[in-house]
Amino acid sequence: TLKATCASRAETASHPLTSYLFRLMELKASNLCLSADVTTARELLYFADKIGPSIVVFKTHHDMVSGWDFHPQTGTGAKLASLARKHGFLIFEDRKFGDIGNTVEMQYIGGSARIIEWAHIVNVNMVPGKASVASLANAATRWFERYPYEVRTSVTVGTPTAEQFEDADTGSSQEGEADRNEGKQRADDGRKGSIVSVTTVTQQYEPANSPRLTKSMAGGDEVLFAGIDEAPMTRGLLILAQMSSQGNFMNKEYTQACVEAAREHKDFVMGFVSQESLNSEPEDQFIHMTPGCQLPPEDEDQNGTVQGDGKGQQYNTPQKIIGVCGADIAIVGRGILRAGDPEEEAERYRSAAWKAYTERVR
Ligand code: UP6
Repeated sequence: TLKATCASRAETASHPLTSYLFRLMELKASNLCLSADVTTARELLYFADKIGPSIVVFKTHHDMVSGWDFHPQTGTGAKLASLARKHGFLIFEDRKFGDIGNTVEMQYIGGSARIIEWAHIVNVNMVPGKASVASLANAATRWFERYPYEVRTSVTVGTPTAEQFEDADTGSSQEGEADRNEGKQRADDGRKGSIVSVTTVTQQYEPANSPRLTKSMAGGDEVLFAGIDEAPMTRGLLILAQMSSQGNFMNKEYTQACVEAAREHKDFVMGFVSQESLNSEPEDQFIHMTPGCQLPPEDEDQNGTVQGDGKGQQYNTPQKIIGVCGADIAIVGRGILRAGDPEEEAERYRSAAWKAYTERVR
């Protein structure tokens, strides 16, 4: 697939978001992802708006950002989703889920961040095993089936009386039923701290990046990126198959297991975060995003090497990552964010990475 163009990859991709992404790449002449590693929500939104025109993927680490507003429709996730529609990019939360299936599911759809609502793409560190991939896939499917949401808003804990069980309004959800049973069991056992009442309310709202949510947070008409329809309303996963950091423990056996898991879940797995292309069979149509990317300073040899960051990070040039290793998208953080003029620097990276791609497919 190294010689295949974005246009043809858009046709053959097995995941609708991957297809969409290849179309975006072709349209914007960009295979650049900004790793927006900033510490405040204000900076995050600032860079999404400023660098948006140069990129096709905006990568976040929501848990390093202070002041993140968790409101599902007017919060930081929703504002990012709005900027994604304005500039035409996908949001990738680099959460690197890495736990048992049940836990990653809960972390994906729940908590305050509710990542699934605003991030088109997430990734998983598959060290705990393939089950984490299956669980995230299931979670996404169930999440889409669950509208309108049933949100459990109030749980009262105490030592319930028998009457309180009869009174408890647990709604119709299975969770409420389970809680009630658990509470009853605890009461029967004479234990304290049981759930007295659970109130389930049905809250109807669109996820932050639903195409149907077309009004901006300010209430006016939203500015939409022209030239391509909005991103398909679905979710995708990247498997962290290889890392850029020095001495990492992701060996060949692990990487191969990641490829197998991807093949087993083609409808959910878009591809990999890796250091090279892992497509080896004709039917492998996965996308590859590669971090650990920097250009030498402008006044130095552009084919030279770039020093690491002294904290284990190792860097390769876009030419090496895209041109030689066959990745599709270069992920750049500090190379752009720490520049005097990040907007201009993003363009320098975009054109270097795109040039490496056009020369590769020529
Ligand atoms: N990242 C890596 N290497 C990996 C996987 N992910 O660097 O193997 C992520 C980091 C960071 C970004 O968590 O967000 O990519 C790289 O940032 P940088 O360009 O500033 O080094």
